[in-house]
Amino acid sequence: MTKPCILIGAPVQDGAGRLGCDMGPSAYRAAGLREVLLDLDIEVYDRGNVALAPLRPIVHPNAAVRLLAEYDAWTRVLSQVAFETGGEGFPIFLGGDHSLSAGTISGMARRAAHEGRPLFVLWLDAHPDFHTLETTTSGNLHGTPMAYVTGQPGFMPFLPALHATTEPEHVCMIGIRSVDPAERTALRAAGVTVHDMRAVDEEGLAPLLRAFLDRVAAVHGVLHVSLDVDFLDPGIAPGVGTTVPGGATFRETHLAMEMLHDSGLVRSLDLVELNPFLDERGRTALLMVDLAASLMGRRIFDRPTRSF
Ligand code: 4U7
Ligand code: MN
Ligand code: MN
Ligand code: MN
Repeated sequence: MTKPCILIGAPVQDGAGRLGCDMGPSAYRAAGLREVLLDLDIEVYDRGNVALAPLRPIVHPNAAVRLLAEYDAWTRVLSQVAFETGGEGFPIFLGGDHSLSAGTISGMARRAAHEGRPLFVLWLDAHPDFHTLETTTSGNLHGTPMAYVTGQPGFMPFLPALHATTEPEHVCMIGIRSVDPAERTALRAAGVTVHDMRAVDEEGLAPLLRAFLDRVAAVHGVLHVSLDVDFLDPGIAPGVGTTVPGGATFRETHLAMEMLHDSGLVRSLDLVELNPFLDERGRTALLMVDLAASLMGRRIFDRPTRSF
């Protein structure tokens, strides 16, 4: 029995450098996300869009930092929603820029801790989003959520205290091809697994992902997947503000989604950074919906249970 799927719109755009990600949840609905899941015989509940919590005034010494009060408020509300819906079914968070993952991952970490299981995160992105509030130079806070959820320094008292920290050793990043110097240093020190695009080219996405899934399964972990549109090559996914050439292909990404489904380990999903204002006739939204369907179990054809 598949768990019911819970769609949660997170119309967050304050973390990105340009406007438009707030239209993401509508675009996923228009692209038929609910319908493709129903076709898979999955029960679907659309909770509508989450509303921003009241802002508290926050000032940070790094003058580059933008819209920190909004980041704090989104993180508080989304963390609570993730904790709750993670106990009811399989939440899919419809972004919204990537700053929303500060909330969803911290909430899922709390949910996992509540169940006495370790949370793992698969981060599919061109960027590691591992800046702290001190190291960001763009000040765009969608570049910081992984640093926050893994407990990197300097987020307190500006963001909500973490109920549960995600172990950096439980994070696997794939597709990385734009890393700032401060992020590189911090990722190494923290012990995050980073498979950049060179690793994908040399070794192949499937073996890298399989090794990670084996690690999750070995300790009975639960897995959260965070899929940034810019993981994909801009040629197939133009609807995003931060395009980086040389991204993952249609085939690589579908295979990853199918492997994730077959693993039975995935518990929750972020679809982030879609900017419908930059899209071409909805093609990026449609592709993301298609990928979500593969992750949730859509099959081209039956597969033998034995693998070769
Ligand atoms: B995304 C960047 F400088 N590192 O900090 C920054 F390259 O959620 C990009 O992955 C952040 O799209 C990208 O602004 C955030 C930049
Ligand atoms: Mn990102
Ligand atoms: Mn990115
Ligand atoms: Mn982006």
